[in-house]
Amino acid sequence: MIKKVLIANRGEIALRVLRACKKLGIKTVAVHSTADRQLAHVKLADESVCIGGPNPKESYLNMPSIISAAELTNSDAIHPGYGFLSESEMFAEIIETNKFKFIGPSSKVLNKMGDKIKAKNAMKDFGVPCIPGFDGVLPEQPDKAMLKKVNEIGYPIMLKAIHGGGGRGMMVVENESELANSMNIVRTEAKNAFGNGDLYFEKYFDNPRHIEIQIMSDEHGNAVHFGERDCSMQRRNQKIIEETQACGISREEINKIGAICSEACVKLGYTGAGTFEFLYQDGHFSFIEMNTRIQVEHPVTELVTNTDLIAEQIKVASGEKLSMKQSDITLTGHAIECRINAEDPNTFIPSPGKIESFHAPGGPGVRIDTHVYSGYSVPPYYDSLLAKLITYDKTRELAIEKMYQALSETVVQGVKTNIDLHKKLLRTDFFTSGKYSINTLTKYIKNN
Ligand code: MV4
Repeated sequence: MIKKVLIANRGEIALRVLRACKKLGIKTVAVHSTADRQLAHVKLADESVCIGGPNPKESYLNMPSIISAAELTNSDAIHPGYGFLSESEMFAEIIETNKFKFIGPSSKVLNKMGDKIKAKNAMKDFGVPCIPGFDGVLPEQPDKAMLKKVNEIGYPIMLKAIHGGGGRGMMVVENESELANSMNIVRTEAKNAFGNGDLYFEKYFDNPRHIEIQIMSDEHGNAVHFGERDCSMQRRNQKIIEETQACGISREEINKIGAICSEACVKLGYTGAGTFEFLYQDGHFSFIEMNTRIQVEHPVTELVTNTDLIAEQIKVASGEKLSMKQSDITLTGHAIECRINAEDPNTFIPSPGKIESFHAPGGPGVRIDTHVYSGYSVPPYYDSLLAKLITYDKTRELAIEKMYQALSETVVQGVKTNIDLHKKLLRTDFFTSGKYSINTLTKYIKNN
Protein backbone atom coordinates (compact mmCIF):
# COMPACT_ATOMS: atom_id res chain seq x y z
CA MET A 1 0.00 0.00 0.00
CA ILE A 2 1.28 3.44 -0.95
CA LYS A 3 0.40 6.01 1.73
CA LYS A 4 2.80 8.82 0.87
CA VAL A 5 4.21 9.80 -2.53
CA LEU A 6 7.22 12.00 -3.09
CA ILE A 7 6.79 13.94 -6.33
CA ALA A 8 10.24 14.18 -7.94
CA ASN A 9 9.33 16.80 -10.51
CA ARG A 10 8.09 20.36 -10.98
CA GLY A 11 5.63 22.44 -12.99
CA GLU A 12 2.34 21.21 -14.36
CA ILE A 13 3.11 17.49 -14.04
CA ALA A 14 3.95 17.82 -10.33
CA LEU A 15 0.55 19.44 -9.82
CA ARG A 16 -1.14 16.75 -11.93
CA VAL A 17 0.45 13.99 -9.80
CA LEU A 18 -0.51 15.82 -6.60
CA ARG A 19 -4.15 15.94 -7.72
CA ALA A 20 -4.19 12.20 -8.43
CA CYS A 21 -2.70 11.51 -4.97
CA LYS A 22 -5.31 13.70 -3.24
CA LYS A 23 -8.06 11.86 -5.09
CA LEU A 24 -6.67 8.52 -3.88
CA GLY A 25 -6.26 9.75 -0.30
CA ILE A 26 -2.46 9.53 -0.52
CA LYS A 27 -0.20 12.01 1.30
CA THR A 28 2.14 14.10 -0.86
CA VAL A 29 5.67 15.40 -0.54
CA ALA A 30 6.82 18.14 -2.90
CA VAL A 31 10.54 18.47 -3.52
CA HIS A 32 11.68 21.67 -5.18
CA SER A 33 14.71 23.73 -6.12
CA THR A 34 15.47 27.12 -4.61
CA ALA A 35 13.98 28.67 -7.78
CA ASP A 36 10.67 26.84 -7.35
CA ARG A 37 9.41 27.81 -3.87
CA GLN A 38 6.51 29.64 -5.52
CA LEU A 39 5.12 26.58 -7.37
CA ALA A 40 1.46 25.83 -6.70
CA HIS A 41 2.03 22.15 -5.88
CA VAL A 42 4.66 23.07 -3.25
CA LYS A 43 1.99 25.04 -1.40
CA LEU A 44 -0.66 22.33 -1.84
CA ALA A 45 1.50 19.36 -0.79
CA ASP A 46 1.29 17.96 2.74
CA GLU A 47 5.04 18.45 3.11
CA SER A 48 7.74 20.11 1.05
CA VAL A 49 11.51 19.82 0.99
CA CYS A 50 13.98 22.08 -0.77
CA ILE A 51 16.44 19.73 -2.48
CA GLY A 52 18.99 22.09 -3.99
CA GLY A 53 19.85 24.93 -6.29
CA PRO A 54 18.08 26.04 -9.45
CA ASN A 55 20.26 24.08 -11.86
CA PRO A 56 18.52 20.70 -12.45
CA LYS A 57 21.82 18.93 -11.64
CA GLU A 58 21.64 20.39 -8.14
CA SER A 59 17.99 19.48 -7.52
CA TYR A 60 15.68 17.54 -9.87
CA LEU A 61 18.57 15.38 -11.11
CA ASN A 62 20.21 15.14 -7.68
CA MET A 63 19.54 11.53 -6.66
CA PRO A 64 21.10 11.62 -3.15
CA SER A 65 19.14 14.76 -2.31
CA ILE A 66 15.84 13.27 -3.48
CA ILE A 67 16.44 9.96 -1.66
CA SER A 68 17.30 11.91 1.51
CA ALA A 69 14.03 13.81 1.22
CA ALA A 70 12.18 10.50 0.84
CA GLU A 71 13.92 9.15 3.99
CA LEU A 72 13.29 12.32 5.92
CA THR A 73 9.57 12.42 5.13
CA ASN A 74 9.05 8.67 5.42
CA SER A 75 7.64 8.46 1.88
CA ASP A 76 6.67 5.05 0.44
CA ALA A 77 6.93 5.83 -3.23
CA ILE A 78 8.50 8.26 -5.68
CA HIS A 79 6.69 9.55 -8.77
CA PRO A 80 9.25 10.80 -11.31
CA GLY A 81 6.83 12.54 -13.73
CA TYR A 82 8.40 13.01 -17.18
CA GLY A 83 11.87 14.23 -18.11
CA PHE A 84 14.50 14.59 -15.34
CA LEU A 85 15.04 11.14 -13.72
CA SER A 86 11.86 9.51 -15.05
CA GLU A 87 13.69 7.01 -17.28
CA SER A 88 16.89 6.65 -15.28
CA GLU A 89 17.81 3.05 -14.62
CA MET A 90 20.17 4.17 -11.85
CA PHE A 91 17.49 6.22 -10.08
CA ALA A 92 15.01 3.33 -10.23
CA GLU A 93 17.68 0.94 -8.92
CA ILE A 94 18.61 3.20 -6.00
CA ILE A 95 14.93 3.56 -5.12
CA GLU A 96 14.42 -0.21 -5.31
CA THR A 97 17.45 -0.96 -3.09
CA ASN A 98 16.30 1.62 -0.53
CA LYS A 99 12.90 -0.09 -0.29
CA PHE A 100 10.94 2.76 -1.76
CA LYS A 101 8.60 2.16 -4.69
CA PHE A 102 9.51 3.69 -8.05
CA ILE A 103 6.27 4.58 -9.82
CA GLY A 104 7.30 3.17 -13.17
CA PRO A 105 8.88 0.01 -14.58
CA SER A 106 11.73 -1.89 -12.91
CA SER A 107 15.36 -0.81 -13.36
CA LYS A 108 15.88 -4.00 -15.36
CA VAL A 109 13.23 -2.99 -17.91
CA LEU A 110 14.54 0.60 -17.97
CA ASN A 111 17.98 -0.77 -18.86
CA LYS A 112 16.59 -2.77 -21.77
CA MET A 113 14.41 0.02 -23.18
CA GLY A 114 17.13 2.65 -22.72
CA ASP A 115 19.33 0.71 -25.13
CA LYS A 116 17.65 1.17 -28.53
CA ILE A 117 19.15 -2.03 -29.97
CA LYS A 118 18.19 -4.17 -27.00
CA ALA A 119 14.72 -2.61 -27.12
CA LYS A 120 14.35 -3.16 -30.86
CA ASN A 121 15.53 -6.76 -30.77
CA ALA A 122 13.19 -7.53 -27.88
CA MET A 123 10.28 -5.96 -29.75
CA LYS A 124 11.11 -7.88 -32.92
CA ASP A 125 11.00 -11.11 -30.90
CA PHE A 126 7.59 -10.13 -29.54
CA GLY A 127 6.21 -9.56 -33.04
CA VAL A 128 6.22 -5.75 -32.97
CA PRO A 129 6.87 -4.46 -36.51
CA CYS A 130 10.30 -2.79 -36.72
CA ILE A 131 12.27 -0.87 -39.35
CA PRO A 132 14.71 -2.98 -41.38
CA GLY A 133 18.32 -2.25 -40.55
CA PHE A 134 21.51 -3.32 -38.80
CA ASP A 135 20.34 -4.41 -35.40
CA GLY A 136 23.69 -4.73 -33.66
CA VAL A 137 26.48 -2.33 -32.78
CA LEU A 138 28.16 -0.96 -35.92
CA PRO A 139 31.93 -1.30 -36.35
CA GLU A 140 34.21 1.74 -35.88
CA GLN A 141 34.28 2.21 -39.67
CA PRO A 142 32.18 0.61 -42.43
CA ASP A 143 33.32 -2.98 -43.00
CA LYS A 144 32.24 -5.73 -45.40
CA ALA A 145 29.36 -7.01 -43.25
CA MET A 146 28.03 -3.50 -42.68
CA LEU A 147 28.24 -2.49 -46.35
CA LYS A 148 26.47 -5.69 -47.32
CA LYS A 149 23.58 -4.79 -45.02
CA VAL A 150 23.51 -1.17 -46.26
CA ASN A 151 23.27 -2.32 -49.87
CA GLU A 152 20.56 -4.82 -48.97
CA ILE A 153 18.50 -2.06 -47.27
CA GLY A 154 19.35 0.66 -49.82
CA TYR A 155 19.96 4.38 -49.30
CA PRO A 156 18.92 6.63 -47.70
CA ILE A 157 19.65 5.15 -44.29
CA MET A 158 19.52 6.73 -40.86
CA LEU A 159 22.42 6.38 -38.43
CA LYS A 160 21.25 6.34 -34.83
CA ALA A 161 22.97 6.37 -31.45
CA ILE A 162 22.07 3.35 -29.33
CA HIS A 163 21.56 5.63 -26.33
CA GLY A 164 20.10 8.47 -28.40
CA GLY A 165 16.94 10.33 -27.65
CA GLY A 166 15.15 13.61 -28.06
CA GLY A 167 16.24 13.79 -31.68
CA ARG A 168 19.94 13.97 -30.90
CA GLY A 169 22.43 11.44 -32.19
CA MET A 170 20.94 10.65 -35.58
CA MET A 171 21.77 11.48 -39.18
CA VAL A 172 20.47 10.65 -42.65
CA VAL A 173 23.03 9.18 -45.06
CA GLU A 174 22.23 9.45 -48.78
CA ASN A 175 25.10 7.47 -50.30
CA GLU A 176 28.27 5.51 -49.60
CA SER A 177 30.60 8.51 -50.05
CA GLU A 178 29.08 10.17 -46.94
CA LEU A 179 28.95 7.05 -44.83
CA ALA A 180 32.29 6.95 -43.00
CA ASN A 181 32.29 10.68 -42.27
CA SER A 182 28.67 10.67 -41.04
CA MET A 183 29.47 7.79 -38.69
CA ASN A 184 32.31 9.81 -37.16
CA ILE A 185 30.07 12.85 -36.69
CA VAL A 186 27.16 10.96 -35.05
CA ARG A 187 29.53 8.91 -32.91
CA THR A 188 31.29 12.00 -31.56
CA GLU A 189 27.95 13.72 -30.94
CA ALA A 190 26.63 10.63 -29.11
CA LYS A 191 29.76 10.26 -26.98
CA ASN A 192 29.45 13.88 -25.89
CA ALA A 193 25.70 13.81 -25.28
CA PHE A 194 25.15 10.32 -23.86
CA GLY A 195 28.62 9.12 -22.88
CA ASN A 196 28.33 6.23 -25.35
CA GLY A 197 29.18 6.30 -29.06
CA ASP A 198 27.63 2.99 -30.14
CA LEU A 199 25.62 3.26 -33.36
CA TYR A 200 23.16 1.27 -35.48
CA PHE A 201 21.29 2.10 -38.68
CA GLU A 202 17.90 1.71 -40.26
CA LYS A 203 16.15 2.39 -43.53
CA TYR A 204 15.24 6.10 -43.52
CA PHE A 205 11.54 7.00 -43.69
CA ASP A 206 11.23 10.38 -45.37
CA ASN A 207 7.69 11.50 -44.56
CA PRO A 208 6.15 9.49 -41.74
CA ARG A 209 3.58 10.37 -39.12
CA HIS A 210 4.49 9.95 -35.48
CA ILE A 211 1.81 7.75 -33.92
CA GLU A 212 2.15 6.38 -30.42
CA ILE A 213 0.22 3.77 -28.43
CA GLN A 214 -0.48 4.27 -24.72
CA ILE A 215 -0.25 1.16 -22.57
CA MET A 216 -0.52 0.28 -18.89
CA SER A 217 0.42 -2.97 -17.21
CA ASP A 218 0.22 -4.30 -13.69
CA GLU A 219 2.40 -6.66 -11.62
CA HIS A 220 0.04 -9.58 -12.21
CA GLY A 221 0.67 -10.12 -15.90
CA ASN A 222 -2.13 -7.93 -17.22
CA ALA A 223 -1.70 -5.20 -19.81
CA VAL A 224 -4.07 -3.00 -21.80
CA HIS A 225 -3.71 -0.32 -24.45
CA PHE A 226 -5.56 3.00 -24.58
CA GLY A 227 -5.35 3.58 -28.31
CA GLU A 228 -3.18 6.05 -30.14
CA ARG A 229 -2.07 9.65 -30.25
CA ASP A 230 -0.93 11.51 -33.36
CA CYS A 231 2.11 13.55 -32.28
CA SER A 232 3.36 14.50 -35.74
CA MET A 233 2.85 18.23 -35.21
CA GLN A 234 6.39 18.87 -34.00
CA ARG A 235 9.46 20.96 -34.69
CA ARG A 236 12.99 19.94 -33.72
CA ASN A 237 11.59 17.04 -31.71
CA GLN A 238 9.40 19.33 -29.65
CA LYS A 239 5.78 18.30 -30.02
CA ILE A 240 3.36 21.20 -29.97
CA ILE A 241 -0.04 19.71 -30.82
CA GLU A 242 -1.18 16.16 -30.10
CA GLU A 243 -4.52 14.57 -30.83
CA THR A 244 -6.53 11.42 -30.67
CA GLN A 245 -8.16 9.79 -32.51
CA ALA A 246 -5.60 9.86 -35.33
CA CYS A 247 -7.04 10.87 -38.73
CA GLY A 248 -7.44 8.18 -41.35
CA ILE A 249 -6.27 5.20 -39.31
CA SER A 250 -9.00 2.62 -38.68
CA ARG A 251 -9.92 1.24 -35.26
CA GLU A 252 -9.07 -2.22 -36.59
CA GLU A 253 -5.50 -1.14 -37.39
CA ILE A 254 -5.11 0.54 -33.98
CA ASN A 255 -6.56 -2.39 -32.09
CA LYS A 256 -4.27 -4.78 -33.95
CA ILE A 257 -1.08 -2.86 -33.16
CA GLY A 258 -2.38 -2.05 -29.66
CA ALA A 259 -2.84 -5.74 -28.87
CA ILE A 260 0.71 -6.45 -30.08
CA CYS A 261 1.98 -3.69 -27.75
CA SER A 262 0.10 -4.89 -24.68
CA GLU A 263 1.23 -8.50 -25.31
CA ALA A 264 4.82 -7.26 -25.64
CA CYS A 265 4.47 -5.54 -22.23
CA VAL A 266 3.46 -8.78 -20.58
CA LYS A 267 6.37 -10.68 -22.19
CA LEU A 268 8.78 -7.92 -21.20
CA GLY A 269 7.62 -7.88 -17.57
CA TYR A 270 6.73 -4.23 -18.00
CA THR A 271 4.85 -2.49 -15.18
CA GLY A 272 3.20 0.90 -15.15
CA ALA A 273 2.37 3.41 -17.87
CA GLY A 274 4.32 3.40 -21.09
CA THR A 275 4.21 4.41 -24.73
CA PHE A 276 5.22 2.61 -27.89
CA GLU A 277 6.42 5.14 -30.47
CA PHE A 278 5.86 4.32 -34.12
CA LEU A 279 6.52 5.86 -37.47
CA TYR A 280 3.42 5.43 -39.63
CA GLN A 281 3.98 5.58 -43.37
CA ASP A 282 2.21 3.91 -46.34
CA GLY A 283 -0.29 2.28 -44.00
CA HIS A 284 2.34 0.54 -41.86
CA PHE A 285 3.45 0.93 -38.26
CA SER A 286 7.19 0.68 -37.52
CA PHE A 287 8.42 0.71 -33.94
CA ILE A 288 11.09 3.32 -33.09
CA GLU A 289 11.35 3.33 -29.32
CA MET A 290 9.50 2.86 -26.07
CA ASN A 291 8.94 5.69 -23.61
CA THR A 292 8.99 4.22 -20.12
CA ARG A 293 7.16 7.07 -18.40
CA ILE A 294 3.90 8.97 -18.38
CA GLN A 295 4.05 11.51 -21.19
CA VAL A 296 3.25 15.20 -21.49
CA GLU A 297 0.39 14.43 -23.88
CA HIS A 298 -1.37 11.81 -21.72
CA PRO A 299 -4.47 14.04 -21.15
CA VAL A 300 -5.85 13.56 -24.68
CA THR A 301 -5.98 9.83 -24.02
CA GLU A 302 -7.60 10.40 -20.62
CA LEU A 303 -10.39 12.41 -22.25
CA VAL A 304 -11.28 9.99 -25.05
CA THR A 305 -11.02 6.90 -22.82
CA ASN A 306 -12.49 8.53 -19.69
CA THR A 307 -9.64 7.33 -17.46
CA ASP A 308 -7.26 8.86 -14.93
CA LEU A 309 -3.93 7.48 -16.13
CA ILE A 310 -1.91 8.95 -13.24
CA ALA A 311 -4.25 7.46 -10.62
CA GLU A 312 -4.10 4.13 -12.45
CA GLN A 313 -0.30 4.36 -12.57
CA ILE A 314 -0.17 4.87 -8.78
CA LYS A 315 -2.63 2.05 -8.10
CA VAL A 316 -0.66 -0.36 -10.27
CA ALA A 317 2.56 0.66 -8.47
CA SER A 318 0.95 -0.16 -5.15
CA GLY A 319 0.39 -3.70 -6.41
CA GLU A 320 -3.26 -3.47 -7.42
CA LYS A 321 -4.58 -5.24 -10.47
CA LEU A 322 -5.50 -3.06 -13.44
CA SER A 323 -8.99 -1.72 -12.82
CA MET A 324 -10.04 -2.32 -16.43
CA LYS A 325 -9.98 -5.04 -19.10
CA GLN A 326 -9.24 -4.29 -22.74
CA SER A 327 -12.95 -4.65 -23.56
CA ASP A 328 -13.75 -1.86 -21.06
CA ILE A 329 -11.64 0.61 -23.04
CA THR A 330 -13.23 2.42 -25.96
CA LEU A 331 -12.23 5.68 -27.59
CA THR A 332 -15.11 8.13 -27.79
CA GLY A 333 -14.98 11.56 -29.39
CA HIS A 334 -11.89 13.61 -30.12
CA ALA A 335 -9.32 15.42 -27.98
CA ILE A 336 -6.63 17.92 -28.95
CA GLU A 337 -3.81 19.30 -26.83
CA CYS A 338 -1.95 22.54 -27.57
CA ARG A 339 1.26 23.08 -25.63
CA ILE A 340 1.47 26.72 -24.62
CA ASN A 341 5.12 27.66 -24.26
CA ALA A 342 6.81 30.83 -22.99
CA GLU A 343 8.83 31.49 -26.13
CA ASP A 344 9.49 34.11 -28.76
CA PRO A 345 7.04 33.47 -31.63
CA ASN A 346 9.68 34.20 -34.27
CA THR A 347 12.87 32.72 -32.86
CA PHE A 348 11.36 30.03 -30.56
CA ILE A 349 13.86 31.12 -27.90
CA PRO A 350 12.45 30.63 -24.36
CA SER A 351 10.94 33.77 -22.84
CA PRO A 352 11.22 33.51 -19.05
CA GLY A 353 9.98 36.30 -16.77
CA LYS A 354 7.08 37.40 -14.62
CA ILE A 355 3.54 36.61 -15.79
CA GLU A 356 1.80 39.89 -15.05
CA SER A 357 -1.63 38.48 -15.72
CA PHE A 358 -3.01 35.06 -16.54
CA HIS A 359 -6.53 34.06 -17.42
CA ALA A 360 -7.45 30.45 -18.12
CA PRO A 361 -10.20 29.52 -20.59
CA GLY A 362 -13.08 27.27 -19.55
CA GLY A 363 -16.37 25.69 -20.45
CA PRO A 364 -17.54 22.14 -21.12
CA GLY A 365 -14.81 19.97 -22.62
CA VAL A 366 -12.02 22.46 -21.91
CA ARG A 367 -9.18 21.31 -19.68
CA ILE A 368 -6.05 23.20 -18.76
CA ASP A 369 -3.14 21.56 -16.98
CA THR A 370 -0.92 24.31 -15.67
CA HIS A 371 1.05 25.48 -12.66
CA VAL A 372 0.90 29.12 -13.79
CA TYR A 373 -0.99 31.96 -12.08
CA SER A 374 -0.97 35.77 -12.21
CA GLY A 375 2.24 36.95 -10.60
CA TYR A 376 4.15 33.69 -11.22
CA SER A 377 7.70 34.11 -12.50
CA VAL A 378 8.84 31.61 -15.14
CA PRO A 379 12.37 30.62 -14.10
CA PRO A 380 14.99 30.43 -16.86
CA TYR A 381 16.37 27.04 -15.73
CA TYR A 382 13.66 24.67 -16.97
CA ASP A 383 11.63 23.94 -20.09
CA SER A 384 9.28 26.62 -21.32
CA LEU A 385 5.96 24.72 -21.02
CA LEU A 386 3.45 27.06 -19.34
CA ALA A 387 0.21 25.16 -19.86
CA LYS A 388 -1.37 22.31 -21.73
CA LEU A 389 -4.71 23.33 -23.16
CA ILE A 390 -6.88 20.35 -24.03
CA THR A 391 -10.29 20.35 -25.67
CA TYR A 392 -12.69 17.47 -26.02
CA ASP A 393 -15.78 17.10 -28.17
CA LYS A 394 -17.82 14.60 -30.19
CA THR A 395 -16.01 15.27 -33.45
CA ARG A 396 -12.58 16.51 -34.51
CA GLU A 397 -14.16 19.61 -36.13
CA LEU A 398 -15.91 20.54 -32.87
CA ALA A 399 -12.74 19.94 -30.83
CA ILE A 400 -10.79 22.22 -33.21
CA GLU A 401 -13.37 25.02 -32.96
CA LYS A 402 -13.47 24.66 -29.18
CA MET A 403 -9.68 24.89 -29.11
CA TYR A 404 -9.71 28.04 -31.24
CA GLN A 405 -12.19 29.64 -28.86
CA ALA A 406 -10.25 28.52 -25.77
CA LEU A 407 -6.99 29.92 -27.17
CA SER A 408 -8.79 33.20 -27.91
CA GLU A 409 -9.96 33.41 -24.28
CA THR A 410 -6.53 32.71 -22.85
CA VAL A 411 -4.61 35.71 -21.51
CA VAL A 412 -0.89 35.50 -20.77
CA GLN A 413 0.78 38.86 -20.20
CA GLY A 414 4.41 39.49 -19.33
CA VAL A 415 6.04 36.72 -21.34
CA LYS A 416 5.89 35.89 -25.04
CA THR A 417 3.93 32.77 -25.99
CA ASN A 418 3.08 30.58 -28.98
CA ILE A 419 -0.70 31.08 -28.62
CA ASP A 420 -1.00 32.95 -31.94
CA LEU A 421 0.96 30.20 -33.72
CA HIS A 422 -1.53 27.64 -32.41
CA LYS A 423 -4.47 29.73 -33.66
CA LYS A 424 -2.90 29.99 -37.10
CA LEU A 425 -2.13 26.28 -37.23
CA LEU A 426 -5.74 25.38 -36.41
CA ARG A 427 -6.76 27.28 -39.56
CA THR A 428 -4.32 25.67 -42.00
CA ASP A 429 -5.51 23.24 -44.67
CA PHE A 430 -3.07 20.57 -43.54
CA PHE A 431 -4.38 20.66 -39.98
CA THR A 432 -8.09 20.91 -40.74
CA SER A 433 -7.78 18.10 -43.30
CA GLY A 434 -5.71 16.00 -40.88
CA LYS A 435 -3.07 15.51 -43.59
CA TYR A 436 0.19 16.27 -41.87
CA SER A 437 3.45 14.46 -41.16
CA ILE A 438 6.45 15.05 -38.89
CA ASN A 439 7.84 17.44 -41.56
CA THR A 440 4.76 19.63 -41.97
CA LEU A 441 5.29 22.13 -39.14
CA THR A 442 8.95 22.77 -40.04
CA LYS A 443 7.96 23.45 -43.66
CA TYR A 444 5.10 25.75 -42.57
CA ILE A 445 7.36 27.80 -40.31
CA LYS A 446 10.00 28.16 -43.02
CA ASN A 447 7.38 29.60 -45.41
CA ASN A 448 5.42 31.86 -43.04
C1 MV4 B 1 13.52 7.82 -37.73
C2 MV4 B 1 13.06 8.71 -38.71
C3 MV4 B 1 13.03 8.26 -40.01
N1 MV4 B 1 13.46 7.01 -40.32
N2 MV4 B 1 13.91 6.59 -38.07
C4 MV4 B 1 13.48 10.99 -34.13
C5 MV4 B 1 13.70 10.81 -32.67
C6 MV4 B 1 13.69 9.38 -32.41
N3 MV4 B 1 12.62 9.11 -31.50
C7 MV4 B 1 13.52 8.69 -33.73
N4 MV4 B 1 13.36 9.71 -34.72
C8 MV4 B 1 13.22 9.42 -36.04
N5 MV4 B 1 13.58 8.17 -36.42
C9 MV4 B 1 13.89 6.21 -39.35
N6 MV4 B 1 14.31 4.97 -39.65
C10 MV4 B 1 12.66 9.99 -38.31
C11 MV4 B 1 12.75 10.35 -36.97
C12 MV4 B 1 12.30 11.68 -36.64
C13 MV4 B 1 11.16 11.89 -35.85
C14 MV4 B 1 10.39 10.86 -35.36
C15 MV4 B 1 9.28 11.10 -34.57
C16 MV4 B 1 8.92 12.40 -34.28
C17 MV4 B 1 9.63 13.44 -34.77
C18 MV4 B 1 10.76 13.21 -35.55
C19 MV4 B 1 11.50 14.28 -36.05
C20 MV4 B 1 12.60 14.06 -36.82
C21 MV4 B 1 13.01 12.75 -37.11
